[in-house]
Parts: sequence; C-alpha cells; structure tokens
Amino acid sequence: MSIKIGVIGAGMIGSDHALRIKDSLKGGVINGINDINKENSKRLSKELGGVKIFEDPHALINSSEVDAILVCSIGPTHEEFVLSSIGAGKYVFCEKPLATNAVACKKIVNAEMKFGKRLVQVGFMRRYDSGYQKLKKAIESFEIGDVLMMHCAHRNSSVPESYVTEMAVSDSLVHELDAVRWLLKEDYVSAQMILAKKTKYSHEKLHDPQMLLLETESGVRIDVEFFHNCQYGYDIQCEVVGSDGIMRLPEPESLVIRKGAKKFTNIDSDWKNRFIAAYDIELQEFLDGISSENIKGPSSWDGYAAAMASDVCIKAQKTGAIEPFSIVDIPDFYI
Ligand code: ISE
Repeated sequence: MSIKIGVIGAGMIGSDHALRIKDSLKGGVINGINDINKENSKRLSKELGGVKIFEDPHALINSSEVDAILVCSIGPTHEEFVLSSIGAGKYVFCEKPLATNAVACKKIVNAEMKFGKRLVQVGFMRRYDSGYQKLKKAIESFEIGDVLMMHCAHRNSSVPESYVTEMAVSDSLVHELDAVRWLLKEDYVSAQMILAKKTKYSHEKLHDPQMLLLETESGVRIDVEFFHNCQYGYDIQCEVVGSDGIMRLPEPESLVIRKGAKKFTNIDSDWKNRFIAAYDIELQEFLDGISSENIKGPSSWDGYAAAMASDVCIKAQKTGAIEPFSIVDIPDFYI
C-alpha cells in the first residue's frame, strides 16, 4: 500500500519532490498540498492530477488522509511544521535547514526523543550524491592518507533580492557544514568568516562573496568560498588534501564540445539539476524508511549540528573574529 504524503510548500523544491514521488519513486502517493501561495497549490494540484488542497498546514498535518509530511516551505516555517508533525506522530521529511537556528533545532530533537523513535529526515541530499559518496569511501579507506585540508566552493549564478547575507550561511553554506562534518566524521571547533571584495552584481543586503575558514576537532582546516552572484553557473567544488595525495569531487557529467576553435562543456545554472539523482535517492530512502519503520537518512541531530555551525558562522560574519564552537555530545538515540 502506498504511503500517503502531504506536501507543505508547493514552490520550486516542493513541486520537484512531489513530482518525483508521482513519476519516479516507488511506494508513495501525494494526497494533500498546502502552500501559503494559492496559485502554487493550484498549479501543483493540477500537475499531480487534482490532489486535494488544504488551506491550513496544520489541518493537512493532522489529516487522516496523510501518513507523512514533506516540509518544503521557506526555512523560517520549518520549526513549526516539523514540531506539529512530530506532535501528530507522523514521519516528516524536512528540506534544509531543519530550522533557522540551533535553539529551534534542539526543540525538534527534544520532541523527537520524547516521542521515542526517529520520525524526521533532513534534506541534506549531497550525502546521496555518487561523487560525495566516492570521496567519503576514499577518505575512510585512507586512499590519500590522513586528511589535512579541504578547499570547497559553493557558487550560484545569481540570487533574488530576498537573499540576504545571513541566508548565504543558513540556506546555502549549511550544505557544506553538513557535508564536511559527514565526510570527516568530526565536529568543528572554530570558524572565521571573511567578507571578500563585494561583487558589483550583488545587492545592498547581501555581502557577496564570502569565505569561511573552519577547523575540526583533529585540526583539519577547511576553506569554503561561497559566491551567490558568480554569473557563470551553479558550481560546487570540493578538494580534499591528504598526507599522501589529493582528491576532487567529480564534475557532473557533461558533453565536451569542440566548436568555433574552442573546446568546452556547459555548466547548468539551476541548482535543482546538479543533485537531481541524489534527490531521488534521498526521498526513496525516506519512503523505504517509513515502510520499514526505520528512518536512516540525515537526522534531526544532523540538522541541529549544522544549525549550531550556522549560528557560529553567522556570529563570525558579524565579529570577524575566530569564533569557538561548544562541544555537544551526541545522544545514544541518534547513534
Ligand atoms: C538553494 O536554496 C539550495 O537549496 C541549493 O541546494 C543550494 O546549493 C543553493 O545555494 C540555494 O540557493
């Protein structure tokens, strides 16, 4: 029997997820939609063949017509909808960030632990990307010896005016904050943010580009450039420097074109395409986790760890100083 799913947030990623459940994945059916923007709900409902629209997100969460919830609305709404889903005893897949700060994420962690079983999976899809998985396997088998440093870049060709300096951390950099911690199996001890010379393509409320310097518990140093108006495309880079060699995240597959005395490959500008295969795998894992009552994907604790890191980075954005992290032990519940 298919798992009946309610989608909150019928915008870009919410629509994509709903359509992949309908068209590409096994074991789920979209049974209800809610979006603050009625046009979005109507459009998605039509694309899904007339799915019921709920005006109230909490009515959708509590409806007997849905078994699980996808939270794909904007970040500041996540805390409320995830807590409400846990309150209703429903499985919930929440797009990143789990919530916009660590205090809010901790409330989710506490609610889930009180419920007594994992209900939440966070949308850190890079963990499902084959390139990142290859890097992780190679790190774990000491392919290049001990990891000493990492150089990462996260570039969007452009972002809307609503995208402000702090969001560059909580909405975008949060992917690296999770992926690096997952790759290295280490937490962070300090962060420093450097605001680079501002591009002429940014707007008043977004300082762009920025650079982050992180240090992990064992002393690995990571730099992340994040640049949201780079103009040329969506580009994610990750290089790992080890004691015995260097490894790079594979580039997405792309035709090599020879034309007009040039040799080139195209770079997509749409971030939704770069990790398209990973999105399919993460959501299938969520559906399978519900069927087997064993959610295995990125947890609320991972969302909390990433939010703690985000909070420190946002503080470091303001102070310009090297900001320390507090050490927090992971509860057995999440091991
Ligand atoms: C966007 O919101 C995303 O979720 C992408 O994964 C991220 O890489 C991009 O920078 C964000 O703007």
